[in-house]
Parts: sequence; structure tokens; C-alpha cells
Amino acid sequence: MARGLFILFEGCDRSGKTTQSTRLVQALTESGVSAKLVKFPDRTTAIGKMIDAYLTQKTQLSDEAIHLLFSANRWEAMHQMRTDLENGITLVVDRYAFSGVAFSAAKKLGFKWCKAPDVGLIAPDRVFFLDIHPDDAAKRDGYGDEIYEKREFQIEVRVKFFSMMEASWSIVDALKSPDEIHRQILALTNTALKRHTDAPAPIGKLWT
Ligand code: Z5A
Repeated sequence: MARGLFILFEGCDRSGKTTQSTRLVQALTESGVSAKLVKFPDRTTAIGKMIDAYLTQKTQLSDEAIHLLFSANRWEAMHQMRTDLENGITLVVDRYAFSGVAFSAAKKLGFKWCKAPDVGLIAPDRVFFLDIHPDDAAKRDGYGDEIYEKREFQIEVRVKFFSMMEASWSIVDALKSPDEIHRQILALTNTALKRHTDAPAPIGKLWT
């Protein structure tokens, strides 16, 4: 049995990651592909609860401490993610280490320092970056509730994302309609799945 693919959605706040990752899992499942949604931060774990308290401004933490908690929140999910991939389940992941680096680097922590705790995590096979200017994102529902939802900061985060892009990334215009975006992403995912069936690649390690 071929392993599952690791499909990642990244992007600034309110870019539609949750909308699109949920729709992708649904479409894959309906077409007979075993697929599962994974979201970071996972606010249900003990570490995730500390992250949630920070994001909702109930507690304060140093920039370094919250960065390491976000990374630990990914490492605690690695065993299950690897097991799922090996069992042929395609993982559709909503935010990952690139968010970790982009947000902390936007606070002026060094890139090298930011990447270090996530080195060796499972690497995504395909990344969809939902691109939206923070001024457009701010017009969407729910914007402004959490600690990072500030215009200048989000602009800086977007710049940091662009500086990390690799060949496996596709930039998707997040201003298009949800249906159009879904169609585009589903087509790209189906191409990636076909390529993977024809020439399976082993599970990769991030930034090694
Ligand atoms: N963070 C970090 O610092 N370090 C890390 O390592 C990680 C994360 C993993 C919480 O993340 C914060 O944690 C986040 C980054 C930081 N801070 N910020 N900013 P989160 O993922 O839990 O929360 P979020 O980034 O705020 O995601 P979100 O609010 O769930 O946004 P989204 O998933 O990208 O968008 P959405 O929920 O799908 O859609 C937002 C709204 O727009 C909603 O009303 C939709 O109906 C609407 N929408 C969606 N698509 C469209 C289109 N195409 N057109 C029009 N309207 C749309």
C-alpha cells in the first residue's frame, strides 16, 4: 500500500485555510481517497491549551517560549501523523512549521533560531499558500479577536512566508470565490496524488 500524502495549507490570518482544508478532505473522501484533517495549533492538548491562553490574551509568554510551545505542539502530533501516512491516509494540514517561523520571525527573532526546533519534523509533500493582503483579510468575519490580528504585523508575516517558499509550494489567490479556489486546489492535489502513485517518494524530513 502506498503511503498517504501530506498536503499543507499555509497563509495569513483569514485567508480561508480552514474553509479550504475542510472542503479538500471532504472531496477526497467522497472520491474514495482516505483523508484526514489536522490543524495546528492543536488547542486540545495540554500544550495546546497553553497556546490558546496566549493567543486569546489570557496569559503572557516571552516570544521565545511561545515559539517553542508551537513547535512542541507539532512534535507531540508526529507519531500519529507518521502512523496515518504509513497507513495510506492523506493528511490535509491547516498551518505548520512555516507559520511558526513566519510569525516569530515577524517579531524579529532570527530565522535560523526559529527554524531549529522544527528541523526533522515530517516534511509536507505539497503546500498551498492562500495569499491575501491583510487589508482584504481584515474585511472577513472574526478578524481582530486574537493577539496577532494587527495590520502591520500581518503584512510582515506575509513577507516572511514569501521568503520561505520552495518548489513544492503553489500560491493561490485567496480573493477568488471559495468554489474557484477549491476547484484549483483539488485539481493540483489530484495531480500530486497521481504522481505519487506512479513514483512514490518516502516520507521526508523538514529542513534537513
Ligand atoms: N501561529 C503561530 O504563531 N505559530 C505557529 O506555529 C502556528 C500558528 C501553527 C492561530 O492560528 C494563530 O497561531 C495564528 C498564527 C499563529 N494567528 N494569526 N493571525 P489558527 O490557525 O488557529 O487561526 P487563524 O490563522 O486565525 O485561522 P483562521 O481564523 O481559522 O483563518 P483561516 O482558516 O485562514 O480562514 P477561514 O476560517 O477559512 O475563513 C475566515 C473567514 O473568511 C470566514 O468567515 C470564511 O467564511 C471567510 N472566507 C473563507 N474563504 C473565503 C473566500 N474565498 N472569499 C470570501 N470569504 C471567505
